[in-house]
Amino acid sequence: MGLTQQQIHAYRTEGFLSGIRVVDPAEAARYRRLFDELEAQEGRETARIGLLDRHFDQSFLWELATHPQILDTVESLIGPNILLLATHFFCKYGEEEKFVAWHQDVTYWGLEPPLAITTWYAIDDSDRENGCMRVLPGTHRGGIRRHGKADVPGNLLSINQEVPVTAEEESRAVDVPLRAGEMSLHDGALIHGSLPNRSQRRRCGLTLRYVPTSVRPVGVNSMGKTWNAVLVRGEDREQHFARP
Ligand SMILES: O=C(O)CCC(=O)C(=O)O
Repeated sequence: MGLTQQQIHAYRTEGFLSGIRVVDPAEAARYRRLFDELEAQEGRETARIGLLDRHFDQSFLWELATHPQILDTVESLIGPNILLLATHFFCKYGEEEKFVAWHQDVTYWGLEPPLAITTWYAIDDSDRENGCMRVLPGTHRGGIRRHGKADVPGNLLSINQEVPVTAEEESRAVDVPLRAGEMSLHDGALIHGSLPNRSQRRRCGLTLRYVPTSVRPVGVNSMGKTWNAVLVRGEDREQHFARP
């Protein structure tokens, strides 16, 4: 089911939407079990931030990345021709000082125009205590800001990037709690991040990045790589991305 006009308006104004159910609790538990198996196979060190683009070899991730509920939602915002740019897990285990510094996704993604949507699918329940995502509503409308480097150790981002925000902006941060099987979506230019996990529970989310086929790659991404974009809905008339 696609978004309502009201949800589309809220997304355009605030830069994010939350609490959208993708699968029922039984399906969510199945996806969590499948992730647990992948985590056991790869080890926590890798699972934390090193599981990138595993939709190419893990069928449950391909299933999620092409889930009709996710694609209907994304289509409501970027139209019918959709490329999956990447998938990436963000796992924070309890009692570690790992966090995600404030940043805007598209800053180092080498896209023109820099138009992307991230959907964040909750593998685990995610709340304030275990370090759910936080966003600064409306900041996607202010353009891309200059990013610096985080000076606190533990930033999970690939090149330790951080966008400075004022105390006043920070006071307007909104938590984005989710139950397992739900997702949030955010605009690639929205400032967001997350605090350390202060619980004993794992907080794992799967990010799925989507762009319309009209977007063009104009450089490498923050990992120094080109994207392995795949068409997941509609037609790719533009063919801007090399095929994986
Ligand atoms: O999972 C998190 O805490 C942050 C995720 C994130 O930064 C992203 O989706 O770009």
